[in-house]
Amino acid sequence: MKYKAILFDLDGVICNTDQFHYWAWQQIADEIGVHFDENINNRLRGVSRKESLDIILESHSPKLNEAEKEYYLNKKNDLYRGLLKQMSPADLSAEVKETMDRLKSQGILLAIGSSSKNARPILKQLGLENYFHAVSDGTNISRSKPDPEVFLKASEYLAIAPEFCLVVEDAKSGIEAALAAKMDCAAYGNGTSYNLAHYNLEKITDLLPIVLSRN
Ligand code: B16
Ligand code: MG
Repeated sequence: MKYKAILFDLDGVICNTDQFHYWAWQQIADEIGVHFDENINNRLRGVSRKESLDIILESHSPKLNEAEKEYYLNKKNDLYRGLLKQMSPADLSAEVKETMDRLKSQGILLAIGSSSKNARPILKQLGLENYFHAVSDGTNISRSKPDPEVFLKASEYLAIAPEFCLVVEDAKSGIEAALAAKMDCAAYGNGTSYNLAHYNLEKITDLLPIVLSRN
C-alpha cells in the first residue's frame, strides 16, 4: 500500500475560506493604506496570521509597533470570523465530500493539516466536526507552513509514518511543508502553478485514481 493516510489542507482545498481571508486582509490593507493584490494574497496561503500581516507590511513605512499589529490582527480575525458565520454544510462541495467518502470507505485514514487557529469552528460549520481521524491545526503547532510541523503532527496523531502519507495542498508554503516532512504531495488550485508537487490535481476527484490505483 503506497498511501495509508491523506492529509488535507483546509482553506483552499476542503473549503473556499481562502476568499474570506482575501477579503478580510483587503479591508485591513485599505485601513492601513498599504497596497494589496492577488499576488500578495497568494503568498499568505498556508502562512500564519501574524506572518501574513508582516508580508502585507513589507512595503509599508513607518513600521507598526507591536500594539498596532495586535490591533490589526484581532480586527482581521473578527472580520474573518464574521464571514465564517454564513458557512453551512451546503458550502462543502459534493465532489470533495464524495472523494473523501470513497477514500474512507477503502480504509484510508483522513486528517486535516491546517495552519489555521479557526480550523475546528470551520469544520463544525461544514458539518465535519467528527469526520476526520485526526486534526492538526494552528492550535497545536509552534511553526506554520512551510515548516513541516503541522503535517508531522498529523502523521503522529494517525500513527502513520510520513512515507505513507499524501498531502493535498493549495499553497506553495504547504507544498514545501509536505516535502520537508518527506511526504508526497498533490497540488490543487493555486498550488498547481508552482510545479513543485508530485501530482497536480485539476479537480479533487483526480485524487481517487492516484490513491486507489497504488493501493
Ligand atoms: P487563521 P490552511 C491557513 O490555512 C490559511 O491558508 C492562511 O491564509 C491563514 O493565514 C492561516 O491558515 C491562519 O489562519 O487566521 O484562521 O489562524 O490553508 O493551512 O488551512
Ligand atoms: Mg490552504
